[in-house]
Formats: sequence, structure tokens, C-alpha cells
Amino acid sequence: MSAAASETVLRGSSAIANAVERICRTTTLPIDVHTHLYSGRFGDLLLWGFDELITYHYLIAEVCRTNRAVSPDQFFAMSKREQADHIWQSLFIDESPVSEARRGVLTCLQAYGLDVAEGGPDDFREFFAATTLEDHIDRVFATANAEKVVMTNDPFSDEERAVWLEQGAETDERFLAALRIDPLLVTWHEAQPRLAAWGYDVALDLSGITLFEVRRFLMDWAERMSPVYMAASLGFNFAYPDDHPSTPILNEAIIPACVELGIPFSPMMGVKRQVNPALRLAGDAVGKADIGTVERLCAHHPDCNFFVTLLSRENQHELCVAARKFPNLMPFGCWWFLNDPSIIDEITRERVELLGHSFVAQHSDCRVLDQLVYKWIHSREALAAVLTDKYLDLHATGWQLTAEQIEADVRGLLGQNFLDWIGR
Ligand code: RAT
Ligand code: ZN
Repeated sequence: MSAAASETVLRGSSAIANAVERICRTTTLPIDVHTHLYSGRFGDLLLWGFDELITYHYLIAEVCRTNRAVSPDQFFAMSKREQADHIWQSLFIDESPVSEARRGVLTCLQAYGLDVAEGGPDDFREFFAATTLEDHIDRVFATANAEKVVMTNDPFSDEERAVWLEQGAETDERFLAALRIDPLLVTWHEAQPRLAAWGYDVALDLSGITLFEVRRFLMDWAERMSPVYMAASLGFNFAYPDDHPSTPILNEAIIPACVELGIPFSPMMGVKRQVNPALRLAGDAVGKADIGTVERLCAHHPDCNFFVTLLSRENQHELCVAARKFPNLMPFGCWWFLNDPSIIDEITRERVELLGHSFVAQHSDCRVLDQLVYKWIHSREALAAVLTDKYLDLHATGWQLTAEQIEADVRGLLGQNFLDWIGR
């Protein structure tokens, strides 16, 4: 390729490696496509600060195996502050904090300029106490160099419903909505009475105008939220098509609503729920999903786009292969137990090799605002390692690389590909 006169041609391996590292580190994140963050108007639903950061459910799972002197019930009976102190002592002082979730806390505190060698929980708390939420949201977006995040918006949550019903559409442009509808697909027997109570004419056996009414419910919430996609977290054993209410609900309510709205449906598959209920939110595990379910969704509904992430490492290669067959399938992110450098490295390599640029490399899944800082520092490093090798391989063929092209590629992988795909 010959570069345009205005472009910066990168000559030599070290120029390429340096440019890729710099671009991955500094390119503004266009969008974090899946988080559990909320804008400031949702009040306590938005978690932030040291005690929230360190009581992340990934760390609760670790402390319950590391320090068995405190049972899960005893742990959950503690105040948030006591839980935080207990985790700090057990996972950071009694052991070196080498796990990814522990390192993340330190990366985040360091990025705020705090001294993790000398400081302790009270120093860190003092830092957060000295700021307002509004200022802190600005600081986090600036430190993470992020433009937008997608929330997870649940119309079945009473706390969240109240905000949407009383205050209407989101006004903070940094926070986009995603309409999360797990109960419609996973626990229809519980969703049905709630929809009925909200004035939708729905029957448990899906008779009459039930499916039309489920679709009306989705369209009403879509109008309220303007979601960028609809999503559900589904078990590893979720099947489509199936002799289960989820199949007609997908065929006649969810997918037609997505097509009408021009937004993707995002099945997130692979959770094995509550293998250890004592751990509560930390008690879910992983199972291998059937890629046939993804293939059949894409094949039966060519007009609908599917934005898919799978939780099992064993599903990742076949997800890439499926995406080669179905242009209406876009893989995204290294989800939850996959969000670790060694696994991000492997998954990103196979995606680049099989799909080029047509995927979204990562999402953060942040539950705490401050995690936006560390999750993206770590993911940007992992992406840079993969892309450096891939561009050096290209360079070895004699292909000419420019900084501008690499910048566009990286922005795409960091989320612009999703925005382009949905036409925003
Ligand atoms: O990654 C997580 O924190 C999980 O607990 C879930 O939130 C999962 O990401 C989901 O969206 O269901
Ligand atoms: Zn999530």
C-alpha cells in the first residue's frame, strides 16, 4: 500500500512497536459497550469509591477461599467498611495481591496518584471523601480517556424503573442505555405477573395477544430509554429453538422489536448460575454453551443483528467461525472470567486472525465507576501486545503501515466498530 502524502509512514520494527503501544494507550475509548454503571441521576445505583472497589464480587470470591476463618454468611453480615477492611487485610496484606482483580484495585489507586505502598484503606477513603460525585465522574472519564459507556438498564428493577418513569430519558450523553430483559427469557413465570400488573394483557401460557403485548412492553421501554441494544444474560444451556417460552418470546416479541427499532439483540451466554449460593453475586460459574444456538438465531433472523459475548473460553474459537458465516453476528468483549490478560491475549489473537477488525475487542463490565480506570489500562496493554505482533507480521511482508491507519483500527476495536455497525 502507498500512504497518502499527509500520512505518517512507520519505518522499521521499533517505530511500529512504539506507535502501536502509544496508540493503544492513548486513543480515546469511543464506547464501553457493556457496563453496570449508571449516570449520576440514578443515585445509589452508581457505585464508586474505595469500599465499593475493594468489595467487588470478584474479590469476595477470592477472600472466601483465601480466608476460611470467616464464612460467607459472616462476611455478608459485616458492614461494607468492615468487609473492605477484611478484604484489604486478607488479600492485600496477608498475601501479595497478584490476581487480576487485586492488581486492578492497585492500578486504579495508582492512576489517581495515591501511594499504594505507604497508604491504607483510610488514606484511600479520604481521597474519595474529598470529591463530589459529579467531579468524580468527570475525573474517571478523563483518567480512563473514555467518551461513552453503555449501562445495563433493567425495567424489572423497582429502583431503576422509578428513575425512568419520573425523570424520562437520560440526559448525560456519556451514558447510553441498554434494555436488559433477562426475566422475559429466563423466568417468564415471574415476569408474566409483573407485566400483567403493569397493564399488559399477558397469559402465562402465551395465549391470546400475549406476544403482541410483550412486544408492546419492549417498545414502550425502548421509547423511554432509547437503548443501543436489548440484552439478556443466558445460561450455558440456553437453547434456541426450544420447547420453552423463550423461543416464541424471541421470535415474536424481542427480535421483531429489535428489527423495528434498528438495534441489535445481545445474548450473553454461558453463565452457570449459583453453583455456590452462599457467595451470592459471587456464586455464579461458567459452562460451555452450544454455538448452534447462536448459529440458528443468526440464520433464522437475517434482518436482526446479534451482538454476542460468550463466557466460556472453550466457545471462543467457534464464535469466531460462526461470525465468519453470519455478517449479522458481531462478537464482543472478553467477559467476566475471561477478562484476564492471558485469556484476552489468546481470544484477541484468534479474533484478529479469523475476523480482521470486525469485532469489538473488549468491554469492561464495570460495576464500580472506578473500575473503568483499571479495566481499560489493563485491556489496552493486552490489546497492544497482540496488535504489535500482528502489525510486525504485516510489516515483514513489505506492507507499508501508517500511524493513521493503526489509529483507525484501534478506535474500531475499542468500540467504534459497534457504533458504525448500528449506524450511530
Ligand atoms: O461480570 C459480572 O459482573 C457479572 O456478575 C454479570 O454482571 C454479568 O456481566 C452480566 O451482565 O450478567
Ligand atoms: Zn455484565
